[in-house]
Amino acid sequence: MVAALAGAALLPFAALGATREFTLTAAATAWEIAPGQKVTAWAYNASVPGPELRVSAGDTIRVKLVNHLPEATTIHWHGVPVPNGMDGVPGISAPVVQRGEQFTYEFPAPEPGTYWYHPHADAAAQIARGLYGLLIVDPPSSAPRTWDREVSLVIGEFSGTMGAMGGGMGMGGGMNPSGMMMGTLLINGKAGPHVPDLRFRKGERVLFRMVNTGNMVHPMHLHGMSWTVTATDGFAAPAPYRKDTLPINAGERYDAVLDASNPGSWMLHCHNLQHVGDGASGATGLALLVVVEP
Ligand SMILES: [Cu+2]
Repeated sequence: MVAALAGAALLPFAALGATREFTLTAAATAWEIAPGQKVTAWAYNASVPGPELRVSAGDTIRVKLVNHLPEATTIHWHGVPVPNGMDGVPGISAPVVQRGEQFTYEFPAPEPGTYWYHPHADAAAQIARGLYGLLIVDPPSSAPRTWDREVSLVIGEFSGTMGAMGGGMGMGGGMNPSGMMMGTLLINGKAGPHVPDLRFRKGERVLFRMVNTGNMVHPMHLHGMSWTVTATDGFAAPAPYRKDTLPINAGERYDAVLDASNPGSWMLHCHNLQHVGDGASGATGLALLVVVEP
């Protein structure tokens, strides 16, 4: 007992925390990407993105995956140094989870930071249908914090079928008839201009956690202000650096702090402008508004 405690004292994040249990049920679901526009997504717990799994340094993470999809799936813990058998790659590191079956993943929380999870079975199609979510590891409560609040922006390149509601936007905002295959770009599961505004008060410092679950690069550009990048792929930046255009590659993630210093309504959008329409009703695609109240 004494020896165990002495060992633990040398390892600040070693298994001192709780076991945090989650259940992720993967299933087809009707998902509203814009008002009145439903698609048939594949989702964890009927949500695109799936639930944000939040744990603390030192916790053990235990996640039960229940597969109600029409095909086999797995979960891969992107960026997490899991034991090999928990890595979710069918035929290489983990069993595939057949339709109707379940599997429990268990691994220690990695270093504090932003991670994400997604299938590694039929991955391109399953992720594009909506199977992805964030895993966030908080630092110990004693660690200093340089921000007041947090927002998460999860970029998705949706590809699937229209739901029974019919009517939907293509990649450039065009309409597709019901039942047709369609693709559109999503932020937090919504297509612009239906991504909710981000509203901050002047002087707030806001940590953005940005993740690109798709296959393209999305150079996310903020008008009127800039971010200070503090981490990429969960690793602290050697020195924080300023950016107003942050190219987020496939699978990448960034932690970047915004000093909400400039009052007004500002666009935050992908600067591959083919990913942003410019219709009469405002920008579509990968775009949203950042509103700083004076
Ligand atoms: Cu883009």
